[in-house]
Amino acid sequence: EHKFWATQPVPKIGEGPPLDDGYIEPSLPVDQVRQTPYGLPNGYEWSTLDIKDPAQTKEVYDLLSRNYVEDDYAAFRFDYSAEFLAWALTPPGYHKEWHLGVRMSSNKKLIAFISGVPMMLRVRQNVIPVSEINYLCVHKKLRSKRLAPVLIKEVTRQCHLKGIFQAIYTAGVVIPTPVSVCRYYHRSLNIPKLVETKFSFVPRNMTLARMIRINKVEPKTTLPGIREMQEKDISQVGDLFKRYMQRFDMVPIMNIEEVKHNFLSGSGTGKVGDGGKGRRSGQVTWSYVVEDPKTHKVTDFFSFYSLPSTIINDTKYGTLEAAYLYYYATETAFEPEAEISGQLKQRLTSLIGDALIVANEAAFDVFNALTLMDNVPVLDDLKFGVGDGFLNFYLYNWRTDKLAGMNGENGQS
Ligand code: YNC
Ligand code: MG
Repeated sequence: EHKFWATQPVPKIGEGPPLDDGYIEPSLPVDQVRQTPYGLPNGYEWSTLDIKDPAQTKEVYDLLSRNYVEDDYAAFRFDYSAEFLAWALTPPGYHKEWHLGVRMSSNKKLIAFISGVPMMLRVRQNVIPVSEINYLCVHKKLRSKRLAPVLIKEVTRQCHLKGIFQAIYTAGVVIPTPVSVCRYYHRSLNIPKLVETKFSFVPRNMTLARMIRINKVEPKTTLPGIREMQEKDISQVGDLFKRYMQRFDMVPIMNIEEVKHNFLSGSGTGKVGDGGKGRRSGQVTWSYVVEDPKTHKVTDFFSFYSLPSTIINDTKYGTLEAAYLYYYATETAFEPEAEISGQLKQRLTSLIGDALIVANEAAFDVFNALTLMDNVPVLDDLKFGVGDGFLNFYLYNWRTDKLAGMNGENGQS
């Protein structure tokens, strides 16, 4: 089993913890990297996608919206928007060669895709330049033909050609070998729709009316000084983010350009309302800061992103509007004793609680979070329910002992 993964520089399942952290295979000088693309079956050809061209991004969108990740019951399928893909695939320093497609030679139809974007990653004490691999997708009609290994090998070669020999990726499936596993949690916002679409069920001993009442969120945010993040906040947010992330064992290191890209560039165009209730058109991310009313210092921030799912067999609704918790940070973490006295948990509960209020105002149906960072202690208080999905985290060509994840210890981001 795992005919392909057995050939790759990843730990075997069940292998003991490594003695120390480091690569599995040494890096090669770029001139020793294989210079020719891997072979595809007859009738198919490689194609680099230019994500700055809306027509090509739309081709990726069309492929993914029909063929990307579904839940175990084929009831929901991720529906990443074209704006989301453009945001996710063009961070500072991105390489167009890492946006790799496969087309049918006859009609040039896009039938498979895989992508990488560059980032700096800290794993425990090591800071490594990696490629973050995502959006691996093969058209439903071409499954189980061993196309995925070819896509993975070719994107790996493209990374090697840029001098990158490590990667990070996540998947619902278990392959050799997760470095961490997290669980999805869900906070219901639009109960009638969630129940009607069978995303949620009314438990026994519960009525729909009572469920709606219990899950009601406040109409207005609670933290004094909370407002949308702006350009002028970038350096303070970057600094707070950097310090807060020191709590965890696997985190991205973001420079100022990356902070701007990740937290501001997805905030959409025009004014709130243009993209529907509480949203700008093309809005992908929501980022908020808390500015201390007295000192005008940014003391906290949070962000979340929009990732709808197609409701596969539903004619009435079509789409489930889901928000996903992204990064956050708070100065409270640096106050001595705050953690022990419970102040940190209290502050995070208010902060993420305000994120729920903003998401509800923007007409999201559900707010999702994973069991990572400091999430676990606040999820219960904020009425998140445990989901049935897991997300496995993987490192390519890097050995390190398992990271804490779903058990809620300080693990990774
Ligand atoms: C997966 N998700 O185990 P073995 S996540 C990695 N990630 O190999 P075939 C996967 N490997 O076990 P199919 C994988 N899913 O024999 C399957 N595999 O060693 C492995 N689904 O290939 C699998 N997107 O082509 C097996 O399978 C081999 O036709 C079988 O294609 C798979 O983006 C897939 O879930 C996933 O579109 C493309 O099912 C297809 O089934 C599909 O016969 C729906 O493949 C969408 C979906 C995956 C989302 C994601 C992260 C991908 C990470 C890839 C690994 C990156 C490594 C690092 C590279 C850079 C290195 C540097 C530097
Ligand atoms: Mg295949």
